[in-house]
Amino acid sequence: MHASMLRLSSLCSCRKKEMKNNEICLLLGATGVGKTLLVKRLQKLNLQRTGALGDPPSTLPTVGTNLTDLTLKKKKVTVRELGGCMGPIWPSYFEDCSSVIFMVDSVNIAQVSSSCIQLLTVLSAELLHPVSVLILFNKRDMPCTMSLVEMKSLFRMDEIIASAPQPVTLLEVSAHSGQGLQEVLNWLESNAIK
Ligand SMILES: Nc1nc2c(ncn2[C@@H]2O[C@H](COP(=O)(O)OP(=O)(O)OP(=O)(O)O)[C@@H](O)[C@H]2O)c(=O)[nH]1
Ligand SMILES: [Mg+2]
Repeated sequence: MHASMLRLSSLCSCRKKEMKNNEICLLLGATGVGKTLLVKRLQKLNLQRTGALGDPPSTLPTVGTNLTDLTLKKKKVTVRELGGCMGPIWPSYFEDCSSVIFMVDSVNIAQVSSSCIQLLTVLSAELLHPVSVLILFNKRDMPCTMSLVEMKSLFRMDEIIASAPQPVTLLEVSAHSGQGLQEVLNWLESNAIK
């Protein structure tokens, strides 16, 4: 009896250590911005490290949440994508995360104002004040994509960053071509710490 209690307590402490070492990065953004494709590409890039990513896989709209484990050089990060259609309940996932990636579609001008409101909601959430945020301007491969200067001015990004309580980083990426994805992995490696 005593031995089994000891085993149970050591199992619990191992699990606690495992949870501590396994950080959660919340991946947020409106419907269709490219979150699922991003995690699939990050997983592939992280496994193969070098070489071309090949053709992008197909994706389906995420209903609910989608978990992807990334074993980085020094730690494990679980990327938790929340489908764009889950916007109203995103805040119920804010508690357990150590970093946030917020994704924007650089082609979809009609989505800018709703994305901007979602971003402000994320940055002002008290639970996320100590958490680093990476904003990704995705779909840079498309010919009709807006420039970073245009996107920043549409979002009034300089003002948003100046008033954000947490560190905010901006990156231009393409989940399709792979542009900027190594930088996303580097950011996860260095920033996903509470
Ligand atoms: N050209 C191009 N297409 C992209 C890029 N990223 C995603 N897409 C396409 O955009 C569509 C939506 O991508 P998803 O990854 O499913 O979008 P999502 O953000 O996960 O959407 P929800 O799960 O509904 O919130 C798919 O057809 C992708 O192939 C990109 O960088 N470039
Ligand atoms: Mg998705």
